[in-house]
Amino acid sequence: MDVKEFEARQRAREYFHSLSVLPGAWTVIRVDGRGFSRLTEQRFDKPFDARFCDLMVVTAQALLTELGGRYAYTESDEISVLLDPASDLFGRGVEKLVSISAGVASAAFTHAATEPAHFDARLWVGVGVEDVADYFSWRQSDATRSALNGWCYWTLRKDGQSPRQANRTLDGAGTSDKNELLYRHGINFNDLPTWQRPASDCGGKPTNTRASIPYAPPPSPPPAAG
Ligand SMILES: Nc1nc2c(ncn2[C@@H]2O[C@H](COP(=O)(O)OP(=O)(O)OP(=O)(O)O)[C@@H](O)[C@H]2O)c(=O)[nH]1
Ligand SMILES: [Mg+2]
Repeated sequence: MDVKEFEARQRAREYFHSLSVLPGAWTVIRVDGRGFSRLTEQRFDKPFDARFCDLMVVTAQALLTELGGRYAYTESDEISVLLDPASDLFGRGVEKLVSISAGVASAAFTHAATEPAHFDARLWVGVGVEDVADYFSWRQSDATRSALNGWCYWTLRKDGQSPRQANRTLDGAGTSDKNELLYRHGINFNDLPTWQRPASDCGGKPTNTRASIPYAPPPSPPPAAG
């Protein structure tokens, strides 16, 4: 058997290894805790826990440093790290970017929490700063939506409702219904600390809340081609 030919055939089967992010694209790597509903169930305050938030911030800082990112944003069990369009990290290889990011996040969180935790990772790509602003605005809206829902769910649970009852109560409820529900329980959502209700009125720009970690100046347009 020709050893070189055999080697080439095996390498060719690593189909996805040649996938890479287009040069000049803005890239966000988002990691998300695997099975964190279970992990957070017993050990952390609901719906939000300051120690859990600190663990996520430590993990985000580790990712930002390892990836040489420009900015990181964390909410719930996810972290987004923005890479510069000029970044050539791992030759922009998709497999390396996602696997190493997931590895760094898992190691950093595990080390800080002193218990094993895993993260998955995915890539987002955009062509300009407007796309980047849209991305972070999207994640922030998602954070606000799930924060409001989380507050309602755990308020109902603490009020004696079962998981099924709480879910049924919230099924189909709109934003104002949820705000009213909290209000009836003595909670004004807008008065909660910002790290427990990520702001959504920031004009599409990431805000500097406890969960946001600016690392470099806000994104500026990449240099014109040519
Ligand atoms: N108790 C507590 N739970 C939190 C906190 N922040 C996030 N979580 C929980 O983390 C979970 C994150 O949601 P998901 O990522 O959709 O759920 P998951 O179980 O991690 O599922 P996969 O990501 O699909 O593996 C939710 O159940 C949140 O309630 C916190 O500060 N305290
Ligand atoms: Mg998760």
